[in-house]
Amino acid sequence: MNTRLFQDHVVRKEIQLDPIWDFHTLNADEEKQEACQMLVPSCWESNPNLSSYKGKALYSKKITFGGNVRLVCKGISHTAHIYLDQEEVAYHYNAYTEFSVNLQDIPYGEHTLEIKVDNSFHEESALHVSNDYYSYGGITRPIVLEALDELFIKHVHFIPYWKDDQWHATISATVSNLSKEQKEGTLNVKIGDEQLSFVDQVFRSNVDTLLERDVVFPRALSYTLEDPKLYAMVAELSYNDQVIDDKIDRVGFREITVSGKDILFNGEKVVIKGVNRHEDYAEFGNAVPMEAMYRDIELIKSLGANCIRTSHYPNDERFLDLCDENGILVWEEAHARGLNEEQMRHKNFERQSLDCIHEMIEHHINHPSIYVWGILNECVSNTEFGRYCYKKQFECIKSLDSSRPVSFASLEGHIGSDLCLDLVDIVSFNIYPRWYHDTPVTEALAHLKRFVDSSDGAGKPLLISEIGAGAIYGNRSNHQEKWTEEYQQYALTEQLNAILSDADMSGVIMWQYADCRVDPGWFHVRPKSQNNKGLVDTYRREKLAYHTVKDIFHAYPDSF
Ligand code: ADA
Repeated sequence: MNTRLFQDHVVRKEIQLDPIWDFHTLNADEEKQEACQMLVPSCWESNPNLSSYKGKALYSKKITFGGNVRLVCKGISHTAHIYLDQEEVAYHYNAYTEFSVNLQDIPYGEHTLEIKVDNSFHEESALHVSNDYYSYGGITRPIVLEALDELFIKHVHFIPYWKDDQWHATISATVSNLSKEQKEGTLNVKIGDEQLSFVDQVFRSNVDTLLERDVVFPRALSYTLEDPKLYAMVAELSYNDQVIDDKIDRVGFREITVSGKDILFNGEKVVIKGVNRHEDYAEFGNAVPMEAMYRDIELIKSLGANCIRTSHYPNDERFLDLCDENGILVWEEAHARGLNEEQMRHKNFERQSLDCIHEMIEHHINHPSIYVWGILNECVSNTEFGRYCYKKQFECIKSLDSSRPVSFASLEGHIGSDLCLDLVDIVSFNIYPRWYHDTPVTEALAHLKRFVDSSDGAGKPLLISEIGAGAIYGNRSNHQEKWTEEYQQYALTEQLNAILSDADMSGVIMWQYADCRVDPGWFHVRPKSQNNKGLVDTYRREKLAYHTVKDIFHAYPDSF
């Protein structure tokens, strides 16, 4: 199964898993209910009988294999227990991050793989809570079973930087040794014309070995937004002069920095004209098929947008691959939306948040399109405890990748009281003038700037990470009434022009690209149980505002 838009292994072999699994919902005592079959990946809400099912379910499959294998799960929504022949071998929480489990010395023969999935808001769940988006259920992203040698490449991370008028990169590879003995091997990493070799390395038994070096790339071409040049990074691991494992990724040479109030891409000021996007598509839920992802990219490009914010969680890696190919900047966000202090004091909040950050960065660090790591959308950045959480999470990010700016989208209600603006490289606020209140947009911006200038965020780039207005597709009227397509058009015109014509602002990421399903708990503020602030509806039918935003985005330059 393709988990990327390119072949990521040639040497490492995959054990085919056909995509139809046996499926049962489970009752409160975890007894199997009626059987059916389920497509993987997909969310179970795509099945007409389960379109509102919240709870537990069991996926099972018989597979013939043996030896050492690695089960890679790109996303299970949202709590997973994995069993091999009835024995639990892994547990994972969070719908939006990848995890894997190594199964060692399995006798050759037929085995039963079972995955218990839960999408309920159970008491262990701190991040998946009733929210302004839907927590779907199921194996919603690709899943693969790989045959492994005892020595294998876990990761190869690539951080480019510009120094002395040429491109350099720090390359760090992690090699795992599953055997009971120490082994020696050689790792070669090839990018373009350059090859890096870690010859005759010692890999101790049952540990991960980190190999790291800086390399100069005198002939490398830059990755730019106009010409997003990607290079294959091919890592090969040899043992006894035989290549036994490989890992292929794609990288780009580019640097993102901030200087004063500007965001710089390869040293040039860039103005952000972006959209927020939920992974959600009518009938397919959060298991968005490739064709639909591709269409989203086409619609977003034609809008003239140069940025997507993955509100409010890490995205399917195939979507990030598409952004890399198209030179679309990505603000990738760890999972959390609108949590209050009590929710942030949940016993699992810290661990689940840090796990999410670790998994997001570990797997997505090489994507050249990612220009910001974001966290904790509209959580309590205005209390001492909230500040402790933000600080801890930013420290974690910086310890894993200090090459990208960090930010978080603060709440409009925290203008005047936010305590975390010293912790970010880019100050970002979500504001809703002309929607939740009727302040003229220039006044709302002036109010925001007065506060930021008097805070620890003074002198940093200032971004509007959300602004928008709701409209129900097809609801047209001659009156300027909320929920009509005409009102959305009117509000976005004032909102976007005010921001993009203001030299103090680094840009805007409008809310939102497409309508999305919300949790039933939100019915009283969300007609059709959807967040209707999309420029297109859940089927990607364009509202009037799609064309308005297109005209506005095309009228303002991307860079200076
Ligand atoms: C917030 C939040 C979004 C969405 C939006 C809205 O800013 O970050 O997830 O809920 O408001 O539509 O009100």
